[in-house]
Amino acid sequence: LRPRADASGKYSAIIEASKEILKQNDRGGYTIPAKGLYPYQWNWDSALVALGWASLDETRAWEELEKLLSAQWNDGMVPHIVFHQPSPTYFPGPEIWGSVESPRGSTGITQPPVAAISVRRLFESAHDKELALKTATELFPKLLAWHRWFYKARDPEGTGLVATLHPWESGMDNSPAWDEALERVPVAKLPPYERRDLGHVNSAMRPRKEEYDRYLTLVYLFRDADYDLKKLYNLSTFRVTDLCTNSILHRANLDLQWLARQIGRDDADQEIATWIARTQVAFNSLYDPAAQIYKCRDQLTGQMIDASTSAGFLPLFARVADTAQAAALAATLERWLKKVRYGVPSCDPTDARFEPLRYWRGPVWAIVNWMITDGLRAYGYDALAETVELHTLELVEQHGIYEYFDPVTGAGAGGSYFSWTAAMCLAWIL
Ligand code: 9WN
Repeated sequence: LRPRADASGKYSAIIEASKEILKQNDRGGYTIPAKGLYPYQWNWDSALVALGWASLDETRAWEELEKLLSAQWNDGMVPHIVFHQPSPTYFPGPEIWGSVESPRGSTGITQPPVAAISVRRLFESAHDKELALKTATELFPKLLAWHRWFYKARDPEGTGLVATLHPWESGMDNSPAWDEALERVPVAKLPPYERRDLGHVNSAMRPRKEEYDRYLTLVYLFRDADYDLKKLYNLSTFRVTDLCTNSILHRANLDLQWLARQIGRDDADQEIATWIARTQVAFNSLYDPAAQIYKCRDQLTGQMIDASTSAGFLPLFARVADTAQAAALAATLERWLKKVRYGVPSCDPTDARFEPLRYWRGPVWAIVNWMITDGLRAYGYDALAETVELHTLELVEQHGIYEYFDPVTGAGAGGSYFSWTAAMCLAWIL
């Protein structure tokens, strides 16, 4: 990861605004993604936000990860949302994930495991080496247990690729990649519900009702099975191999192995090495040479999913692409960038399903750009990485620190004063 010093002062306004957003969204040891819209601690948001805190306050950065991992379940899972304090502004909250009688402190599903990647980065850049060693040593067993959970709960057949059982777990909720798999989920008779997201954001920028009905159907299905890891894999009517989760998990394993060696946990080396070796090979089954991009797979039909999304570039972040695959991905990305003003759109802009303002069906997301640029640089595509980075900073500079952006007009959309967008700016610039 390449630090970019802001010697010229060009980005000082973005830096100041980003720091302010993290402070405003700080709820004491954890950061909410955005006021009103997302009032709890989200898993991969927090791990990325820690990278922003690092430039402001190292102790606070470690705290963010400690708080997230303190919500780890006994079986090793780290939940996708932690409900530290009640809030009426988000649905579905603890009363839905648990039951009205006994609300749960978290959701019962997970999100892409960014945390180990952040721990390595904080450890490497730490000024306070003693604190870094102490905290990384404490967090290591939790990270290892979480990764173990992924293989046990989500890859019981040992294929090297883990399953995602809910679109919310992918972090790319309404990606066109999930359309067909989600359509096959039979909608249960749901208790009436009111979406709170539509009170904060225009409905044209959010998932549709058909999608929400299925998101909730899956939540109730999992809740009725008491989120039992042994049951969910076979029970879920939605089961996919997500590129985002698998790329991040693989990269997180590489970073966890690096950490094991730094903190004297060589005993864990072999186990992590086995995961790495298996996944490295398995990723080839997700590469589509005709489309020159990686694709997700529907595990219930066995079919490769016919959708090219920005997650298709994340194998670069994972370092699993070979030289020829990386060249093909760079060429695909260049083609996409010719079709829009700002990259990287979350869906192929020539695809009929591309919607420039609707959430994960077109908009540009700073966190995805950050991962893609990291991957491009690792494979020597520095100029292309620079283009994507500058597009993102330009979007933020001209339109504000939004949740996501229209790749055609640049307009900011979704939530405003958004934590992970701010954090990515700090991680890039400082
Ligand atoms: C559901 C918080 C989260 C992100 C996800 C993003 C969105 C939630 C929602 O917001 O999801 O988890 O209600 O829309 O899709 O990636 O973690 O920023």
